[in-house]
Amino acid sequence: QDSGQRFVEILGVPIEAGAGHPGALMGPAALRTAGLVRALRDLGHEVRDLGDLTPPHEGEGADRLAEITAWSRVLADRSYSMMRAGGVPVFLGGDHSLSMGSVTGVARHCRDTGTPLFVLWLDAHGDFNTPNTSPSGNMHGMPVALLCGEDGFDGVFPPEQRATVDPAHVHLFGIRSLDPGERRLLRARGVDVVDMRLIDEHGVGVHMRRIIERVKAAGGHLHVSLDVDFLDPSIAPAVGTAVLGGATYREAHLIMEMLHDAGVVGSLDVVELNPFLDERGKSALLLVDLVASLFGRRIIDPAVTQSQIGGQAV
Ligand code: 5AB
Ligand code: MN
Ligand code: MN
Ligand code: MN
Repeated sequence: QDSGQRFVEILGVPIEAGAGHPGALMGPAALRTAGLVRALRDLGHEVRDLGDLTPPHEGEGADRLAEITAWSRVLADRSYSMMRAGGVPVFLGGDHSLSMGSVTGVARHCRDTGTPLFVLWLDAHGDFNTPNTSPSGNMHGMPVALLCGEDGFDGVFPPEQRATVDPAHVHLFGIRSLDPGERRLLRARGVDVVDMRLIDEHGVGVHMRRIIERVKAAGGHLHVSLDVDFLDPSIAPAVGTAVLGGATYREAHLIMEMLHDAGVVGSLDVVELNPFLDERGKSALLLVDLVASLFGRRIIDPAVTQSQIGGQAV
């Protein structure tokens, strides 16, 4: 039933300067070893693996802000050109600071084409700290704030290269750890925060439908940023910032399946995989399965199932 063949371009971004623990730079290699490219090709998509982005060398001993600034600029330009190539860019992390670059490039393209940009941020954390509110100073806890135009990031992009996202178009999903400063900012900016309590009470389906309908009604582009720590650490241990009470295996798959059927996802980050902390590749393998679900892998054609249900009184 899949007539939705896509052109998928994969780019590894081996950055770890934004995280507190080393190891995320091995993320792209682990995702390839786990079979990401093959899984997408098996679904009939045209896949081009662009390899890994080369670390922009700011000289030994450059501070982490300088290093992330250099990565962000190179990556935003690359992301923008991948968008113009017309496919679905998939960015493999690397820590979550890479989204400063990937989403900026997507936002530049959406600005050119007049397409409303929405962001679905699947994460245990809000990632809405600024250099002024961050308790750790780690930049992987700040990308959404930068993307929404918060102050404190002046050096990262020159003003004419900074492309922001409307905070009212950002949906944080799976949240269960917020710092006091970022919580205040999220409220002040009107960001939609679907925390684990809401997910427990209503289920993921209710909130995903709401978000999908909104993007569809606007004719928008949805960028999905998947942080491995969105998942419960029992099924995805390969994270430096584990928080109990995360998404289950089926919750995560249902989200991906609904996104696929809606056809709204135009770009994707898969970030924060730290293979050094994994258990026999299980987190990497799970991520590949989730990406496959997002690109159309399914248990059975839902139309068939629905017609079976339709024959009976339900
Ligand atoms: B991640 C914390 N809020 O700012 C901070 O993994 C954690 O990309 C950030 O979501 C976690 O340091 C960043 C305490
Ligand atoms: Mn996180
Ligand atoms: Mn994150
Ligand atoms: Mn993390």
